[in-house]
Amino acid sequence: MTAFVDLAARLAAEPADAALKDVVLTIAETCAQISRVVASGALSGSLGAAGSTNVQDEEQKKLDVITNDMLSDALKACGPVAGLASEELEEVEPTGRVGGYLVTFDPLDGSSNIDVNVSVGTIFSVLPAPAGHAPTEGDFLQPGRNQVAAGYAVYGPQTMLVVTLSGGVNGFTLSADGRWLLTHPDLAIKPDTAEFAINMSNQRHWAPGVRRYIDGCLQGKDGARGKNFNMRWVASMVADVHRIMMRGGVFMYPWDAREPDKPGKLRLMYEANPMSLLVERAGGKSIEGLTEILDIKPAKLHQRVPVVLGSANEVEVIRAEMRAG
Ligand code: AHM
Ligand code: MG
Repeated sequence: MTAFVDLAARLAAEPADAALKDVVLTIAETCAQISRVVASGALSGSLGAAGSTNVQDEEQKKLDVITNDMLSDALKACGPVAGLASEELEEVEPTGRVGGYLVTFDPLDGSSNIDVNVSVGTIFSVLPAPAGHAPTEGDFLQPGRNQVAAGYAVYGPQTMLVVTLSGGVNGFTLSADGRWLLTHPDLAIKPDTAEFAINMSNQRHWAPGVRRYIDGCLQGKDGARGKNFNMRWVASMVADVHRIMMRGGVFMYPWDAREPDKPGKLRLMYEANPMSLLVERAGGKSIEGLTEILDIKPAKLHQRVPVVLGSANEVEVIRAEMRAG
């Protein structure tokens, strides 16, 4: 059998500092534990609604709360972490330490899929913490380009961790004995694709550029694009992005007119930014419309943002349509 390198050994080969590796290993270990809780489903009584809502007024599932607590506890116990922020927590939580790193996370992305046994995941982003004082919300509001590490775990047919620190993007598969083994080194997103992911039920609310782009895909060989397209929509960003990591494609959750004041559905700090870093490092592109998501200066912790990411050449086709208005 092939001998696979494990996550700790792979991280040892990275030039990043030891404290950062400690943070990533802590998150990875917690994701392995989350995978077991998610897999136990109804057996552990963890399916269904928690009976509460989060800061964004979304109904929380029991597993949103359980996994948020698991990650929060692990990060508070991890020496180099000065503060954390989560989709499920209204405010940032300083750990009482100064310096080191800040972590933002979506503990269980794809909540609508939990109870129906479709892939869900955990997304995380690591930023440098300020030296000299305990972090406040303002210290978290750094552009995505400042991220020193980012990744996601996807709890699917295989549990996988996809992570980037100082260089490329590597994919690890969770073994039966609970180890993250390097099965997908140096992931690269194909620049061209004929597969898109978007929630088509929002079509009537889209901006004209998005409509024109999707219309072009739907016309297939008979339209100006001259090729047939395929469509997928898992409704778990983690699963949709993972598919793009594996075989290319574009993922879109654009602005739409349902709630015109909200710039999109997905959150910048713990969904769009970490995914954008992974996608760019793997050779893809990630934009909010005309500009790169990683260049956005966040205005608030739970800020939403339109997202278009994936195969580089196809993202440019979409950017051109959006530019045309
Ligand atoms: P969540 O963090 O509450 O699970 O919401 C984010 C999810 C993404 O994973 C996914 O891409 C999107 O919401 C699906 O939205 P929709 O249900 O509108 O298709
Ligand atoms: Mg989410």
